[in-house]
Amino acid sequence: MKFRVAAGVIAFASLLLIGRATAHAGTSSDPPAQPRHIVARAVATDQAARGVQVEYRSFSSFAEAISFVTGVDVRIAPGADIQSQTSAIQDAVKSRLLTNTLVGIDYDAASFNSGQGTLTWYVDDPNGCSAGGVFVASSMPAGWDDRVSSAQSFGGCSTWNHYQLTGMTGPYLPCTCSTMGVMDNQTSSERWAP
Ligand SMILES: [Ca+2]
Repeated sequence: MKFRVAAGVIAFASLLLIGRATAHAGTSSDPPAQPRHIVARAVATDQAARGVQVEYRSFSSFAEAISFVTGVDVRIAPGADIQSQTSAIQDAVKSRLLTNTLVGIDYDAASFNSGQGTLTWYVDDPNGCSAGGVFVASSMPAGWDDRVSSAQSFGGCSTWNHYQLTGMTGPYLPCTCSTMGVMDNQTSSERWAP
């Protein structure tokens, strides 16, 4: 299944965006939320200038999220280390021609631990950053503002900036990194570049 032809994705994403305003209404006495695994599409800088928004949807497991982006049934055990995750993803990407490119995974937990939730980013470009592409997410999907604690880039995007404020502004940390220091739980927008 290719993401681009999945019917209703845009409508679904719109519903999620509408729901965003209430996403932070919980209190500390609420039961812990189920870990959610989000797949989001970052946009090329020229698309962003035209007002194209990040689209996203959620999955119940990290493996399902990665399988959705790669179009291959990827097996990733819960708690798999970053080497296992990376090799599973690279094997999946090698096995077919992609119209999309996975460009990075944000983790709620430090040390690339998928157990608290993941945010997998892709772009609508077969080359990712490898042919000079630059991509942005001017805000985060619902539930992911001020949440990223580690990140691993893919797709030739050796520069992945995590910004404290929306619109790629404020202090930022270039991060493929297992911990984020003062930027822990601070990311509100992101930018990918070669
Ligand atoms: Ca976090």
